[in-house]
Amino acid sequence: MRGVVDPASISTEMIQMLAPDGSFVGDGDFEIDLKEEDLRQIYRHMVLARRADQEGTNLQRQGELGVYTPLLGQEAAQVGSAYALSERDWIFPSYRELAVAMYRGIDPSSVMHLFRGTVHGGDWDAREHRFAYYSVPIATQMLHAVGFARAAQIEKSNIVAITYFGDGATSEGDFHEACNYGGVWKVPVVFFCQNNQYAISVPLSKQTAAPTISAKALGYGMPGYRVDGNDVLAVYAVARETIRRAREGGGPSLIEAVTFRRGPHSTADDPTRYRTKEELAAWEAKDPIARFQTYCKNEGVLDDDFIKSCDDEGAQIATNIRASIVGAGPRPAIDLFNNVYEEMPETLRREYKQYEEEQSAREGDE
Ligand SMILES: Cc1ncc(C[n+]2csc(CCOP(=O)(O)OP(=O)(O)O)c2C)c(N)n1
Repeated sequence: MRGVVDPASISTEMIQMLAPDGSFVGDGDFEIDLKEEDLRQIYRHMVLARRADQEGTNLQRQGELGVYTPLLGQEAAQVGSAYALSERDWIFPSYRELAVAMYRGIDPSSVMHLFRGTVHGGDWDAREHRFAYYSVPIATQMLHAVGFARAAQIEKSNIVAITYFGDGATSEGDFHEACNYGGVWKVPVVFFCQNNQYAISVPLSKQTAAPTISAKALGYGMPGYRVDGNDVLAVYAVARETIRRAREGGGPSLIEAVTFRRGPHSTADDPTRYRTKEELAAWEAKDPIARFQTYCKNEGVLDDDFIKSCDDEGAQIATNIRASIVGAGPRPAIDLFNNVYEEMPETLRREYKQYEEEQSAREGDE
């Protein structure tokens, strides 16, 4: 009808390249420019992330981490999107992006220390890896990404920012503010939603009345893409397109990667209380790594030796994480003073001095 935007007319189809059985279905609107070595590296990164992630859960269950937020099932969404970035682009994650962190060369132990509480905020070098610190307050990182991208735009630096968030985050005011500002100013940012179907125990159907998350893009004057988030090739293709668009001055995009969080929300959560075995089994059958492995084997890109070398590398990473985490003590409290300001203000300097004096008096007493 004239003058009406009808939610019923919004497409709920997903962009897909690989069917769940690993056969190539392609999508005429998107091209894949990946060489065989790229395909192997994408496979490798997904396998390594899954193994490191498993170690996070194991360590929490053994009492070595306070809490952990597993990414099991979301490997394709994370690796496919990260692979499409240039090295100079910046990443603004939430608290589940271990695969993206590892892809950017961050030692997964650094992420685990955050969950052990040995370090506050994270101890990787955000500038070196162009990977900002984890954001636990939902959707706040979206604003950081938009602010950063606006600065990149003013400086004409040709840098794109991508920000990761969940389906629940799209109900936050910060989501609206970030998308609105991004759309108005056409900033070079990609809003990457991992729609993993639940915000802790809240299912998508209770989260939003929108026909899709991607449809929300319309309200901000940007394109919205709905992609099979367990299909690493489709995620890569869509991310590449939106990153290119942002870099060329075309403004932001919203990607909805449709996936499933197969583990608990965090290790403090019991998902059996709000979802069924059947639902989980249906998503296990759409496993992103198995699907891509089948495709790559059929293409003659992956052989058993390479698959084994990835598994061995994953096992070594898990051993290294364990060695770094088990029994690790707290970092010196003085770090709290050192890592806040580039130049310490006078008030803090006084507290620093006081802390040092009290500390040496305490040591004198012992
Ligand atoms: C501002 C804010 N409100 C509430 C919370 C508590 N909380 C932690 S995770 C979460 C659900 C987030 O779900 P979603 O955005 O879908 O991301 P997912 O965890 O599924 O990746 C909530 C409500 C929080 N961390 N921050």
